[in-house]
Amino acid sequence: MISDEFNNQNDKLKLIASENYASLAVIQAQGTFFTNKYAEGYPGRRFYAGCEEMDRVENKAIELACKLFNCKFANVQPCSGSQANQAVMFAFLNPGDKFLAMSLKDGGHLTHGHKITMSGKWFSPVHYHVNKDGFIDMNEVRKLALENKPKLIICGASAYSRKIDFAAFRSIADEVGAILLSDIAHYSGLIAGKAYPSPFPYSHVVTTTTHKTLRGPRGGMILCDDKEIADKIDRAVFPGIQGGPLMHVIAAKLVAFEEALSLDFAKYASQVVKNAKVVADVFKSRGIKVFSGGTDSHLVLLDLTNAQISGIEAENILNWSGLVVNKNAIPNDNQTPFIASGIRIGTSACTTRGMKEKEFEKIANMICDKIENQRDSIDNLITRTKIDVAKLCNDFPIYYKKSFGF
Ligand code: DSN
Repeated sequence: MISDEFNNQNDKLKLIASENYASLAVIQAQGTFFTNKYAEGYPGRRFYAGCEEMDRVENKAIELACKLFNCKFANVQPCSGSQANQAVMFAFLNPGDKFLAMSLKDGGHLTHGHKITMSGKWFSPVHYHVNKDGFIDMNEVRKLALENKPKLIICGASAYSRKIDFAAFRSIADEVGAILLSDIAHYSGLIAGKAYPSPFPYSHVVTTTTHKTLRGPRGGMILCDDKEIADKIDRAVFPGIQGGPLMHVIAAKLVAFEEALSLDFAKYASQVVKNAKVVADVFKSRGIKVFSGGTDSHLVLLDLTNAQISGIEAENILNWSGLVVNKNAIPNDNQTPFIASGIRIGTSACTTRGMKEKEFEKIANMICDKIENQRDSIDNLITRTKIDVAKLCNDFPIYYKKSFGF
């Protein structure tokens, strides 16, 4: 199964915006003896004996995380972005409290108050949206904040390609006395590489995953600049919502942070954004609607309502040919999330393989061909694209040739 998965990742073009290829060093660090140890607590304050190396690893990971994001405090123990968000809610909200966040259909995340999650069931979320041009409607954010006086405001998204105005969010949070949480799960690698605006110094607290654009191991992290907030977060993560930290993953986070501090990583981050802009331009030139008319990040959201194909159909047709994308809801979507009217395309993983503008232009055109020719003989179309995909995969193999970070 391991080698089959390797082939699967090598032989297809991974265009899922939340995925990437971690370096071999990151992957190897996860497969170390750190997995054998319980280290509940924090460096210098553990509940088990024998944590000397655990302390060294966690302290170093914290130090590098703070350096990378230019902040004072980091909790590197959250096992995922969802748990990082859960910890922030546990730290600052009581059951029933109001918070304000972006709606899932407009690009937000499930843990930002969707009714099927703990965040939506135990608290009282109010949701803001994007305007008709596809940009976050800051007037609506302010209006809802003033009307509802939320204790917490969340900015950050999973399918929003534009810059987030962290300063404007902070000013609204200050106006109503709310804590501002910036969930930068999608953008953190771009922020580390200075290719996207930083949530600091505007945010009270910042959550992220470590495996998306940041290209680390699967996991989460919480950052802040204030000692009182940092103490609350530490208590919320452990013992609040988690037990023994995954020390092998924290070791791998350390490796990823060190990689992300390099000049190569800054080049990588800026290439990711350049590639996404090329993708958006190709789609626009071929008449496929790009939400918000472009991108400032690693992702492009396509609205397929005029292309006579649903998100799930597009996802399937593309996947059969080795172009792995995900269906995605779009604002005012009249389809269920299982069908969806859009697809989301991300450039971070294939940029890690070393692909640049030329290759992404080719990829975007392949996607357009398939969407346009969806009624063609499926066999013909799949075979044609598979040959093109195989050539690109062969020219840019994972974990072999020199590509960014490997
Ligand atoms: N599942 C991730 C994404 O695709 O954006 C977020 O958790």
